[in-house]
Amino acid sequence: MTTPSPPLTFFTTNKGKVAELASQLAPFGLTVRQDARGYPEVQADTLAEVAEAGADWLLANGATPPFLLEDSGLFVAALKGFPGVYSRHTLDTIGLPGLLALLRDAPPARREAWFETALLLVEADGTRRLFTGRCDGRIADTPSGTGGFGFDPLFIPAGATQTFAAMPPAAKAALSHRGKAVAAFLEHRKRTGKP
Ligand code: ITT
Repeated sequence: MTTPSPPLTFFTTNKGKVAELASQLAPFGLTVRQDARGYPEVQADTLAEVAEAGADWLLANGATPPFLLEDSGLFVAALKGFPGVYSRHTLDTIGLPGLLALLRDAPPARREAWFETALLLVEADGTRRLFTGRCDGRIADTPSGTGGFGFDPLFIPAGATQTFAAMPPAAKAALSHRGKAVAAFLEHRKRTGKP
């Protein structure tokens, strides 16, 4: 009989992220324990830098590895990549209506957008591994769907006709930035002999 793996600690304040990670890891016998204490999101140019700085802060403030954390963002072509690393602040301030208003005059071809995730694993010995994922798509004219979280009611992945929020969770995971980053994490575990 194999010993079950201990739960993976995931530092995030976002329950939607936890649900997605947990359902993608469950088929591999892995469980997730959310630690919602939060960490400062530094102002940086890339999601990876935000995640790295978050790990530095957590380690300096008593977090015990191994643990995971991630930074994600929505990048809109017509807005030169905004909100990107400012996604959380944008959602908390102008929200979905504000983002749509910024795109009011953008022609359909300029509604292209993409999500990115930088998922950082700090291993028990302190080694860091970064797993990334990207999902291309476009911004819908109006929000739709009740699933997912954050910008999901506005994002239609390439090749789909529905927003992430209108899809079942497994369909989002099969296409999403986070789904790809988590798949790379699972691949790493397999390569390094972890069950
Ligand atoms: P953390 O505690 O993990 O940092 P957060 O909600 O601040 O949680 P991020 O900074 O990584 O997470 O995310 C920036 C924003 O983008 C935030 O408002 C999220 O709700 C949103 N977001 C992240 N992933 C998303 C996804 O898969 N679909 C839609 N919105 C997403």
